[in-house]
Amino acid sequence: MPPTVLVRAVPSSFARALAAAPPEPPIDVARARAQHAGYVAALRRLGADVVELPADEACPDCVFVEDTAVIAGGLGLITRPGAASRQAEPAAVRAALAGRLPLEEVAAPATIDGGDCLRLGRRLYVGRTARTNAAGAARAREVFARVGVEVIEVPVDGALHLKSVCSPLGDDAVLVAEGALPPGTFGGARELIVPADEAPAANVVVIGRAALVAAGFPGAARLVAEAGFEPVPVDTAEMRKADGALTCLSIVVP
Ligand code: CIR
Repeated sequence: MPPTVLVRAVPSSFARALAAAPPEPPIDVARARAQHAGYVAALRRLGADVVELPADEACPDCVFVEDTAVIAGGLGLITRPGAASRQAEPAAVRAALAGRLPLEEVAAPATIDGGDCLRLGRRLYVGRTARTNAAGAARAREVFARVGVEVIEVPVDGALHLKSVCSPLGDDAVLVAEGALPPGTFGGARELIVPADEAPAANVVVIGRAALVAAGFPGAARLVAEAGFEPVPVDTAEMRKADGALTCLSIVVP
């Protein structure tokens, strides 16, 4: 069965998306839209059933739909994002996921972003960052324990999200940017180290035996190929200006 993949369109307000450093040159919304279209086209070519939600101009970061829901063990946790400006984003995603799988919620003061959640089989690694607090991680632990998924917290330093520096490649391997996390962070999983000069490409989206990889990072593409996945380069340079990687742009509904 092809996976359903939820994405969300780029609003004009994306020019004002959150960014750790003011992008220079500034975000080009037209280019971001073209890159987003390329990402969606690549997903469709790989057989995904893509559902595209309309943009919300009141939510400059809404294209980063990953942060609004976490799915594991057949259950969806609708998040409460750690950035106040993003807390209106999950409502549309909740509506889109309703009826597809059982959903749970996160209540204040807990915050958690999907970009901090990395699933490997029955384990969900939850990064503790400025966006995901102790109560958010505890809520994930409580909810996913009900479906036999164990939550393991990971302290994250110097990155926006856990998955800003790593991502799963199947159920037993992880791509990790060199020096970003202590070796062994993911238990017995194989850690494939992406050289520091290609760190942004440690974040890939796996669809079947293929993986979307940020264009322009040949070392990461090679690692993906050596691990038995077909690397599919996609250009998302405008998203990187707002600290977004590839997984940030979608929610894969198994
Ligand atoms: C933010 O700061 O929230 C957005 N500009 C970037 C979010 C990236 N999302 C992700 O890593 N999952």
